[in-house]
Amino acid sequence: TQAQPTRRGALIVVEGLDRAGKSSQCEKLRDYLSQQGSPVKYIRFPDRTTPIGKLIDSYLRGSSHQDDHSIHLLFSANRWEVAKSIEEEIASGTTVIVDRYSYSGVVYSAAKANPTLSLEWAWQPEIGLPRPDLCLFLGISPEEAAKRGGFGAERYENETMQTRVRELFRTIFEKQNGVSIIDAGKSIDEVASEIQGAVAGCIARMDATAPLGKLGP
Ligand code: ADP
Ligand code: FDM
Ligand code: MG
Repeated sequence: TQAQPTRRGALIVVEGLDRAGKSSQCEKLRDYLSQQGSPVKYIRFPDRTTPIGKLIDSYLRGSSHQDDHSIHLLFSANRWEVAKSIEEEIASGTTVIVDRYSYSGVVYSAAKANPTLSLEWAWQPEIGLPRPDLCLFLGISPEEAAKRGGFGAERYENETMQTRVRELFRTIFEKQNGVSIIDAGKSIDEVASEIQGAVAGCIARMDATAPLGKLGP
């Protein structure tokens, strides 16, 4: 008899505006899945710990300047540098939860309204990266977000950027299938249980023979 192939893990992306609760919910989801005995890993982008991540961190904190296109490609490179390890984790049966991904990548860059940096231009370097099995978009109104405290001091934490980012998230997620829109204005526990429901459905559909996909054009 042949050994059963390992059921692969799922790639789950959590997206949304600043203060929508992404990081809080990623942690809750990681704890929930691991309590259930599911192998799980939580990663975030940008990953500020790598050499490329350190350049990004310095740019976001306003300590250095970068051309809009150049910083965009560094954010993308910061995903490519771990793409292989994500694929390996998934293949070995670990579910990977990702806090921001290519969608933040294109939306924040295009929100700068640089005439040669369209959404379409911005998407190109993302093509071929691991494709999420589930993308959760945490939607929050400007009023609800404002209640969660003021902006931090980072580069994109201002009203003009946030308004454009909100619009562009709407634009890209309108035509994307496989995105679950979650009302992130509810309590932390209510949002968590909605997410758990969507994730349970996704994991139940995973089977070892359907490989992880790649982002297309
Ligand atoms: P993000 O990672 O999307 O920027 P965080 O998870 O860091 O958001 O949350 C931002 C702030 O809002 C934190 O102070 C967090 O405790 C709080 N918060 C997160 N989710 C909720 C919620 N559902 N209701 C009220 N406050 C929340
Ligand atoms: N961001 C994040 C980008 O501009 N491009 C990207 O590819 C990614 C992943 O970086 F303003 C922006 C979004 C946000 C900042 O903030 C990172 P957090 O608080 O570390 O998520
Ligand atoms: Mg966060």
